[in-house]
Order: sequence, then C-alpha cells, then structure tokens
Amino acid sequence: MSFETISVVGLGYIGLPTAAVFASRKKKVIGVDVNQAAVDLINKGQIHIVEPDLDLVVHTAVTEGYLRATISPEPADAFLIAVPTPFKDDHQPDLSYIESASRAIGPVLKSGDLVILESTSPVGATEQMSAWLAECRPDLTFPQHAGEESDIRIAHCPERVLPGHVLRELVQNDRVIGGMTDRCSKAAVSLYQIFVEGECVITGARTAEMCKLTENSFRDVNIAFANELSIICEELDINVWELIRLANRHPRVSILQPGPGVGGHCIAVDPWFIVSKTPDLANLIRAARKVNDSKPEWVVDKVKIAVASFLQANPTKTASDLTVACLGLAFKPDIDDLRESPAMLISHRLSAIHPGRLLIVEPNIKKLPRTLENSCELHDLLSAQEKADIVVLLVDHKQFKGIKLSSFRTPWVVDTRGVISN
Ligand code: SAJ
Repeated sequence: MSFETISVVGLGYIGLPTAAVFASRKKKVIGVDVNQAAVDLINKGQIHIVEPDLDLVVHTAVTEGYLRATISPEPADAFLIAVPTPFKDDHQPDLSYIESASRAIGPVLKSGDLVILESTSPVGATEQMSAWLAECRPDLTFPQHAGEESDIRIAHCPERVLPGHVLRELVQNDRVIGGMTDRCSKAAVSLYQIFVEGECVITGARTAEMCKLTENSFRDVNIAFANELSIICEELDINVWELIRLANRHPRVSILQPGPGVGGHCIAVDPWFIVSKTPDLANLIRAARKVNDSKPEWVVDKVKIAVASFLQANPTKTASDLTVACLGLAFKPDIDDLRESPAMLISHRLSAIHPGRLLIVEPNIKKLPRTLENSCELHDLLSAQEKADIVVLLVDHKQFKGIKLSSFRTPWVVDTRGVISN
C-alpha cells in the first residue's frame, strides 16, 4: 500500500512528533488540532510542547512543505488519532476526545482509507471508534460488519515512547499493531514501516489495547512496591535506598526506585482503564494506584514532622519564621514537564499549610507556574542551600544528585529520592 497523504489528528506530545517524523520521510502530512494557537505556531515552524530536538524536526518539515497544520480535517490516505484519553472523576475512561476526532474525520473518509487509534485506550475503544465512524458514514463499510472486505481499515497501534526520548523511541521501539482484521493490520504495518526501525508485531485490536495498559500498569505496580517499601523502611528505621541496592544484587530481583508519587499522564491513568473494565478482578492494580496516589500526602506528613522537630529544637521560633525549600517541581528528572507532577502537588499543599517562606528550586524552568507564583519564590540551588531551614528534595534532577547533606545550613532534610549523600 502506498500512503501519499497522512493525517495526524491531535498534535500533542505524541501526535506532533509522529507527524514530524512522517514528514521527515518526505510524506505529505496534514496535522489536525482543535487548538488554533497550536496550529498557527506549527505552521510557523514552531512548537507548543517541550521535547528535545522536536523544534528542529518540525521546523524543517514545515519549511520544506511536508507538514501543514489545520483545524479542520482534510482527505488523506491514512488517519492517526492521537488525542487525550483522560479519566473522569470516578476513574472511568473519558472517550469524548476520540469520539470528537472520529466525527471530525468521518466526512472526509473515502474507500481504501486506514484509520489508526494511537491514543492509550480501554479495551474495546477501537471497536467503539469504528462504530462512531460507521455512524457518520453509512455509505462506507467497516470491519465490524464487512470483515476483510471493508472499505475502511481500522487498527489500534498504541504509542509507547518515553517523554524526553520521543524522537529516538518512535523510530527504534517495536510497535504493537492490532488490526480489526488481518488486512487492517497489514495496512497499518506498511504505514509504520515508513519510519519504524523496530519490529511491527501484529495482533488483534483488543490485545493491542490491553498490551499498552499492561506495560504501564506493570510499571505502576512495581513503583508501588518500591513506594510501599520506603514507607515500611521509614517505620523500621532502615535506609530503603541501601536496602534496594542490596536486594537488586540478587540475579532475579530488580526493584524500582521510590519517590514522592507517580506523575505524568500515563502511568497514573492507564491502570484505571483496566480497573474500570474489570473492577472485581483488578485488585493488585487498584491497590498499586492507591499506594502511589497516597505517597504525596505521606511526604507532606514527613515535612510536618520535620517542622515540629525543628521547632522543638528551636523553641524561640515559630512556623512563620521557617523557610522551607522544595527541590524540583517536574514529574520526573531532567525535564521541565510539570503536568501531573507529585512535586507540584506537594508544593501546593505546603504553600497552603506553611505560614513562612516557601522556596522552589527547579533548574528547568524560568518562571513559576501561575498556581504557585503568589505563594512561592523561585530560587537557585545555592540560595536554597543558604536560606532553607527545612529542605524537601522531590525530583532527582542531575543538579541535585550527590549533594552533600553538609552543604545545607540545616540537617532537616526530607529526601524523597535518596540522592543526598552524607
Ligand atoms: N518513577 C518512580 N520510580 C521509578 C520510575 C519512575 O517513582 O523507579 C516515577 C517518575 O518519577 C514519574 C512516573 O514514575 O513520576 C512516571 O515516569 P516514567 O519514566 O516511569 O514513565 P513516563 O510516564 O514518562 O512514560 C511511560 C513509559 N511507560 C513505561 O515505561 C512502561 C513510556 O514508555 C510510555 O510511552 C508512556 O508512559 C506513555 O505515554 O504511556
């Protein structure tokens, strides 16, 4: 199959790099997004998200004329839907973005087109997407009714790239390709082979959906194990970092690292898609979510204990006299992405309860986010080392690794990442 024109719907953290990589292989790419500001920026060769080297690839793709963005879908040979799939208040998946994207591309579909759902989705979402498309286009046939003979081919190919390494992982990672029929899978493989150097492995749509959820749930459960260990070790007065280092010397043990909680918009979300489908069966997966979600509040409690201990040792002071410093705001090391960050959550909570100064050190940003700018001050590391009475290390950015405890003017340090050395 040849794909002359490819449309990517949703130009966010996955859609934009994917569009740019297709364009870099000299394919005509039409990017579609509901955000006019993002569309305008991309058409100027600029980007609205942070991802290493993406600015260059997009700039080249736009200036060479291979990539163009628009808010209204246009005909293409293949459509990739990469829109958000958040959950609602009750942890039920919210498929409304997929529904809107399906209804938007429906009118421009033609016989022979391929539609791929890339968004991380609960099991059954691809079939649901196909049903929405069929509703829009009763004149065309779809795999759920026509099987291999359908006019439109439908597949789920979940993205699995690590933020911060998206351009490399898009090309190098293996790809799970779940077509609604074999012909759909084969069409999707020939599309991805335009740039994927990893293997394209064929399965069904439902297995592909579950595979993505399984990968992120596996990581969530393993991080929850590390987080629970850190809480147990605190109680037993054992250094959890040393414990994990020792246990990991066993040839079949590989424990992940505890932290202040699990951030980002994938690992903390996707396990709920399994829980919501099989609530009576997904007990371990649900428990892991609860352990990880409770970790930020545990850190806040540790800070409260440190404050009480400081005040006991310094009876002439009150909490208003104390300066607290949070090191790190991002959801993981060495990026500037603050979305769904446990460090942000903890900083907000501290800003609400601490009556004194709250300093933030985040080497990857130049300005505090609006929600913190009135209650916190952005400082550099040196200044926090000199001023803070209580230090809370929240992200293991490279600038913080191996800092000596003695470099702070205070011994009251809550290190949620185990990077401060004695
Ligand atoms: N974290 C820990 N301890 C660890 C590892 C991670 O506390 O040992 C925390 C991080 O600090 C962060 C959160 O977990 O707050 C998630 O970070 P991450 O690096 O584990 O994952 P993400 O969210 O950046 O990307 C994940 C990846 N999935 C897996 O590794 C299985 C990526 O491949 C997926 O494409 C991505 O989710 C996604 O889009 O679903």
